[in-house]
Amino acid sequence: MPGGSPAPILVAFGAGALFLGLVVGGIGLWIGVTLMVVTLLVWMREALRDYEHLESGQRLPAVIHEGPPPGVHMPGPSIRPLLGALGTAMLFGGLVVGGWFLVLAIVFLVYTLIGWLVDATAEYRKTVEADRTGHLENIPPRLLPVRTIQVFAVLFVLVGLNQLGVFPPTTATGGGSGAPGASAAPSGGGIPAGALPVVAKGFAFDTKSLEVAAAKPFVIYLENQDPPGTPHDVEIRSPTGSKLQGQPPVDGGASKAYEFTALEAGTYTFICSIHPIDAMTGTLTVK
Ligand SMILES: [Cu+2]
Repeated sequence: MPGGSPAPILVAFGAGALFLGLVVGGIGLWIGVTLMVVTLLVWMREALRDYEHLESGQRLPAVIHEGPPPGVHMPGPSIRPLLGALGTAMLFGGLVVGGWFLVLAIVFLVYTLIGWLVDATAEYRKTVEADRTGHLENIPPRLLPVRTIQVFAVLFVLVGLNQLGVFPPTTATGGGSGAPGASAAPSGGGIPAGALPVVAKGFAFDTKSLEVAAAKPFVIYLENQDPPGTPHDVEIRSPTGSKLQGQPPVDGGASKAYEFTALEAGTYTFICSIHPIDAMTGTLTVK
């Protein structure tokens, strides 16, 4: 048994800081990442010290049993826990990027969990059987689902690249998406006269403050430069944070003119209601 170590607790704090940073964004994210890395390094240093200690110590003669000792039952090896961990990681990634990547991650995780459940059920039956026979047998070894893993790996890469906007390469003629006309170029002559341009990119607005005249309707033209599957919107909120005006979001790669009705003079907030983070929040001054 290894000695006591504070490293796992430190790493738990590091992971907590990382998640908090993901929520807060901006500099908070970097602080979280730094804490996570530092705590992991602390753990690694300790693990290395343990390892060297083991190496230098006097070695006991190894006792090798043929299989587990009598009375001890070992279940067969299983790929399911590894796939479960992979699927969970993909799910978290999918929650960040959204779109089809999220759908694919959920399908992969469900596939893994169902397979795991099937195995667990079969093992349970063997246990019940052992009550009669007095001898617990393993379920037949499962073949590694190599083909399925390969298919999922290719799909994840393709969908990921697609959502990054890398694949398929965009051609000058456009189209190809099967939605002619609807996929008009986001930039260009689409901005209505007098509209306030706002660009959303990388889960951030390109401006932190806007100014409009009081008692006059106004238009905010939102250009969403994030990949398709990452919608954003513009919502106007009162100083107390309650929603005043809002419209449906615009998907990544598209633009939309958000027409708002007249506001009284004062200071308001414009915010993406889907990602109400600091980077997607700004001040709307009406005077
Ligand atoms: Cu957003």
